[in-house]
Amino acid sequence: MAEDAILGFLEKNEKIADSGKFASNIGIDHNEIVNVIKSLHGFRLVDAEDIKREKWVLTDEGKSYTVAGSPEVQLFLAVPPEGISREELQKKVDPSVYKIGCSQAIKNKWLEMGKAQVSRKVQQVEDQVKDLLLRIQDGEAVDQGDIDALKKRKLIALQTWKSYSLTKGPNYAPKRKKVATDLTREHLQRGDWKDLEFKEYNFSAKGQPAEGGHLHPLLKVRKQLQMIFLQMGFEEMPTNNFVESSFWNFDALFQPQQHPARDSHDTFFLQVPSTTKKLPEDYVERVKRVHESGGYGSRGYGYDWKREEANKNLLRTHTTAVSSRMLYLLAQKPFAPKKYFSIDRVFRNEAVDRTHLAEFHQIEGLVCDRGLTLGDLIGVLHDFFSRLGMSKLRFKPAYNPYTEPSMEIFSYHEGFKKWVEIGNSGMFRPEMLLPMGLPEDVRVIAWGLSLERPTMILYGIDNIRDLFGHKVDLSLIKRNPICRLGVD
Ligand code: FB9
Repeated sequence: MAEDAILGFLEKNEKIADSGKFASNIGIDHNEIVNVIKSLHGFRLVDAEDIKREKWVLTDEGKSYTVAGSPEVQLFLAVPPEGISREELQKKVDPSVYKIGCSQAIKNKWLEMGKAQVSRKVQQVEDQVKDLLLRIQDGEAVDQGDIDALKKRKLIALQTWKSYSLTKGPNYAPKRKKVATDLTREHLQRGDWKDLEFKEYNFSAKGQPAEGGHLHPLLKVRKQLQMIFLQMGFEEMPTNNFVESSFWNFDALFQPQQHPARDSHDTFFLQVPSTTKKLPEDYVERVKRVHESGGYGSRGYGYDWKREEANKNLLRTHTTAVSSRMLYLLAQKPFAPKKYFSIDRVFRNEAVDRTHLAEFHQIEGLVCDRGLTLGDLIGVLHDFFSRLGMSKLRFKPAYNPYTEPSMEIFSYHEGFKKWVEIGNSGMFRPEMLLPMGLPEDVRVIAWGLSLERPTMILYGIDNIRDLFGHKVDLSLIKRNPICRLGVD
């Protein structure tokens, strides 16, 4: 129907100047024509050019005035030549007519609005507004000044739509030949394949999107960080135990039992199982002594260390708890240098806000070898973070119960044009390492950061709840691209 109309018209005419007009001339809805145009254009039977069309149309208010007249004229006519009282007048016309009519009539200096009395200032008036609206309705052009005034009074609005001018395309034919998409048995049997036209293969057509699983952005960044550590010769530590004893999470790290982080305000303690079953007793004894009275050159904390406090089970607050286990195991064998890393969940009973949840993923790296220095720590931090695309680093002295010296790490972020805190680091204290049984001259340098922060920055996610948790919108998971760490 629409197709034959278009192809038929072009058989006798050079072009269809405006598909909009063409549609109304042949009484077919323009949208239907447009769909056909797109298909004919697709097969190059016609060449279609976009034409942006626009015209002024009347709003409902504007339409009402073409019938009843503009409110200012309605009001003027409601005022008898001898004048009328305001109340009277208000009874004669509709409140909106009165309100708009007053302001316009005054502006046009048609009426004198006394306190009580209303009187005419002119004998008669023209309803230019009504005339203008009618002319616009008939599609006549009117002055821009009038257009702006009527637009301001919301009596007219601009309607835009797209239209097309059509000419014959390279494959033009008065009637579109049925194109076959596949050669079928029937074609062969009927033998009509000889004069069939086969649709060209569209090799750039997008195939059916292959549905498959999608890695969460956090796990994509985790994978990249894992690769970086492995490329640097680090070995991943086993972090498959969210539940940990206070001993490995705190005491083994020489963190005193009355340290604020060890109370339920910061830490999730377990009710069941509330206490740990087994600890290496001889090592526990040495930890007790170093907390209470020091040794190894330290004077300790000088408080009564309680075994039951160390036995309390909790959700680990840092993966450094895994580092303490692995370093203790390392000390039980003839010493060999080690580079370890961990990337897994840690839990902190903290106030939840835009960048903090009660759990996050900690990334930790440590190097354990004889005679390591702070310089080695700074060196490995430069190596590690340069692989994350962060080469401009600054270090600020900091404090951790289990490292001395300690440093916060900052990197200059080109995008934010500011220094961003990207982690913390330090050298594990001898009060932590020597009770484990590590040789005197063995030093352990370590650092940590979160997985969420780099992932939020890389994926431009502002609120951590959009990244992690039940509120995450799955399409984000599905459609997020691979954001390469270190690639600007
Ligand atoms: O991740 C952090 N910041 C960060 C990291 C990378 C990054 O990359 C961008 C692509 C460019 C951007 C930002 N931080 C550590 C710094 C801050 O976000 C900080 O406010 C929050 N920290 C968490 C702890 O919050 C209580 C981040 C988390 C953190 C802090 C310290 C450690 C681990 C995680 C540690 C440690 C440590 C120290 C010494 C020895 C062993 C481990």
